[in-house]
Amino acid sequence: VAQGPVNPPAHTVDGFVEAFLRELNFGQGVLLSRSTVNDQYLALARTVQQYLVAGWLETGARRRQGDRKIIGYLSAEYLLGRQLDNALMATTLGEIAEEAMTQCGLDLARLRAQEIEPGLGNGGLGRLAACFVDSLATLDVPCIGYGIRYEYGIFRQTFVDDRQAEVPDSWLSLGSPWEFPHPERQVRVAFGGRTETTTDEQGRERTTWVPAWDVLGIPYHYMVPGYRNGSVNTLRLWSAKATQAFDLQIFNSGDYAEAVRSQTFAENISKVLYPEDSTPQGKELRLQQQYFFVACSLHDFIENTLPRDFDLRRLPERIIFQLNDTHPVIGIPELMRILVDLKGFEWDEAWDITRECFAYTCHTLLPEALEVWPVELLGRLLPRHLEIIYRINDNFLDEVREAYPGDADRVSRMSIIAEGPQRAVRMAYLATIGGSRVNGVAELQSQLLREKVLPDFSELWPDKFTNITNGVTPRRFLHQANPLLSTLITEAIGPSWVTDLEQLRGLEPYADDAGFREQFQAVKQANKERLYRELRARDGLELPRHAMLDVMVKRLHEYKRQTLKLLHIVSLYDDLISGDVSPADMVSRTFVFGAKAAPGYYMAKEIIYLINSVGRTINEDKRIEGALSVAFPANYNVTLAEKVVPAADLSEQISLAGKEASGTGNMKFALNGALTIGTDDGANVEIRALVGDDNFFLFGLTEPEAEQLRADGYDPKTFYRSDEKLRRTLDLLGSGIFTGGDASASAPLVQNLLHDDPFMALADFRSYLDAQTRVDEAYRDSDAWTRSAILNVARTGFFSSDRSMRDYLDRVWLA
Ligand code: DL6
Repeated sequence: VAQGPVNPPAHTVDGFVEAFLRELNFGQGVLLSRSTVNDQYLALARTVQQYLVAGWLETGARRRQGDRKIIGYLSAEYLLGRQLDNALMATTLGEIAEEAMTQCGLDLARLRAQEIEPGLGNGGLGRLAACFVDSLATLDVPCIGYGIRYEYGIFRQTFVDDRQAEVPDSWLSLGSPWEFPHPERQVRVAFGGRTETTTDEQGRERTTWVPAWDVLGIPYHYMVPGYRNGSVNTLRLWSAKATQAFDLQIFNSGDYAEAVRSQTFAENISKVLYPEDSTPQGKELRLQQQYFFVACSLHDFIENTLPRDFDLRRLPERIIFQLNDTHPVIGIPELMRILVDLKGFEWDEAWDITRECFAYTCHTLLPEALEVWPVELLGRLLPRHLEIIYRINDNFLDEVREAYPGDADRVSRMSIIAEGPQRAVRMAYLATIGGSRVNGVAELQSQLLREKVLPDFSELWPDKFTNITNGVTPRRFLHQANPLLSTLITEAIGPSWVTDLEQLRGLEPYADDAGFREQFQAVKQANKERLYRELRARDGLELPRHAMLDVMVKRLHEYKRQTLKLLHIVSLYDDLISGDVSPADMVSRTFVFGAKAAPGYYMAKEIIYLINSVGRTINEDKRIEGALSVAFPANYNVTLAEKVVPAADLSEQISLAGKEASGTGNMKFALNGALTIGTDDGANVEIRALVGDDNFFLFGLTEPEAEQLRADGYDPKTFYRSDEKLRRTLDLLGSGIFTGGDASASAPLVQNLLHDDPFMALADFRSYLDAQTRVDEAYRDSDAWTRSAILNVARTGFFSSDRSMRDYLDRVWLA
């Protein structure tokens, strides 16, 4: 019998129908006539998978035979989005599947809607990881994505009395057809206990870790198809399972809860994604999660992926583990432990190998988002790793002393161990010391990372630092999400832009073509109507057909300044109800928000409450004749993003300069022909440079200006007092008219803005309002607006994640 993969079903409607019915009968055990929508969706997913599997098996075999370096992408989050559409696109099966379902009397769109997206990430960082693995498969670069198979992903957001409420996201509840569990490849992961040091026959000290408890990691494999190139990489997510299901003796004695206590404890490790975006909570479980998936992944690579007799001195030739932020940094001492304690390497040789095997990406500029782990906790959970970290630190500080004799301040500044307020391990420092490269995710952030976050390290090792600007996959976020624009582009410049996004440059001349502009406008209008249909069905929202669609979708965080957007809306409402502007004279706008707040983030939740309250009041006010409307659909996710992004006219990227590391929503909107109103922050800076000042609405303080203002003693009240419009706006927001007459309900936010305003919304208010006035003027000239929108599309091909991946290959992985 041939050993290669069996052929997939025929690439025809008949072949598809037959495979589908087989899946339905043999996989689901039902007849078509008796099947539920869920049966049909599961069978459809499994059918599409059949077409991908041969490529997956072939890619795996090819990778095993070759000796190319593999990218081990270590990420605690993957915000994948729905899989079915992506798989249909990668296999060119869309039309065949549509026709096949019609022949079966089914509606493909209905089956698509059945899929619950795996929300295994919080926001930008997790979505970036999903874009990166897509691009690596499309570029046919060997990559294994490693992460955690959370049983519950990011919470499902609902609104109760305008306030956020969180519901668990049980994405696995109706079956998960995209995964392949491999319990036989389980990995044992240890925790706790103590270490023992003995001297061997050659007189060398050897340390062994005697753990107190352990847990099993079960790998689940997911296919990551490249775009129509037959290459399919693997995403390997780990699920925690107890080493012992329950204690039979205790069970027999009738104490059922106690009998399963240790099972529950162990399996909690992969139970739920931490709903935090940028401020890690000092949670023991989170450190357990981090070590759990990293230990499983390193073990999997060394013991199961490399050839059996592989010489580990050559490890850096075969693997580079990319650390997606600090979450997987515990991998550095783990690899040292494997090499020194388990494989018998001398420390120095192990260290040389380890440093070549890791590289670190930093995704933040917020000091509170740089993870630190209390020494007490790390030592209790991972005693051997703490010893290894101490030794790495001792050796490193000797290096610092040698490079800067007599500079004791610098030594304590650069120590991996922070001495106060409690002794703690600075994971970003460990990553910088233990990795071969450190990169930021946009030019400005990379510069600030070098100058402000890790200045001593960039002085010591200037060549270690680099920038790689983020990108997004053009497959999901343009080709798949915006089929009408995709077709229009392909008609104009041919189809190869899908894998070579810089080709969008070829659209520039079309910006001056009146016929093309008309078609472009028609596409935008159709995308708006598609969104409105979706919001009507999903959220019961009724939105006007013709209004500027002004969109702010991203996690709710004070630094992102949803508050500034809210102040703008209130100021326009004030213009209308005070009679300063008549509804007919105002450029009609529909504001769309999408934002989840971390459940424990009080101020973020207050902001959500006020957006909903303001929105409700405005939507119900007949006096303003629909000039303004506000939509805040709950539970913004990748699936909704695919409808929102193509419809937007205006993209709000209004963080305080120096706070947003990059942003990737900003890229998706520009690529889909929205104009940006934004500050000089994150990747906005690069977007503006590419699209040109005429096609971008810039406002606000620059990063140095904001820093200066803070240094001078920022007092938001001075702005409140000196700007009448700001005063009226804030007074209106605090008056109670939006909160059923209860002024105290808006007080937490209003008082915070007046007395603290940590992200300087009041300082930027005037400049923001002026920029919005420029937006209105520009929007009135719809031809000129469309020209700018086309130029945005044409000039933002740089933001493909394919380009980001090439940059990582050049500057980090193969450098
Ligand atoms: O790099 C992806 C994404 C950036 O686009 C955002 O600007 C940034 O806020 C986000 N960072 C995080 C950091 N979380 N932690 N730790 O989510 O990364």
